[in-house]
Amino acid sequence: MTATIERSLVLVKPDGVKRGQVGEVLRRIEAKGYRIVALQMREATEDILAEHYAEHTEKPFYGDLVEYMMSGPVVALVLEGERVVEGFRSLAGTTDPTSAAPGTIRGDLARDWGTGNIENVVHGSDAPESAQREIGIWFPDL
Ligand code: D4T
Repeated sequence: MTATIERSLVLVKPDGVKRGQVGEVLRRIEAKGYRIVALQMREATEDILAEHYAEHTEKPFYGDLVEYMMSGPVVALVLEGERVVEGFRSLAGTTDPTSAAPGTIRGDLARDWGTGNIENVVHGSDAPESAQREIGIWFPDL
């Protein structure tokens, strides 16, 4: 059997950057054994977010989501490894930080702050095809 090396696009979202959790997120990724092949701190723009969250632009929460994602810099990463898409989703935990399992990034590092937004510290691609699309948005030169 030949191993298929996958890539995933991860974002440390503005809440994670503001709360000084970049190092902890990177530590967990490296401790798990995935390779970080690109890393950049930057401000998201409305155009980038409209591409990144294309499936959500018509949703009622989209305006608040954009405001949250532009409330400070994000750290964008590309990870590499066998089944890394699934593996990072597992490290991240479920979307809602209140019910995310302890031991996961969202379970340990995120909570509901009553802002009405889901502030859950990280994003991870949900499929290899989405990863490829998202890497093209955040790292067009890669
Ligand atoms: P991301 O894409 O940020 O890793 O989150 P998930 O993959 O876990 O969740 P998602 O695509 O369903 O949602 C994207 C983003 O929108 C926010 N959101 C979502 C929100 O503010 N209100 C909502 O009702 C939902 C469903 C949270 C994450």
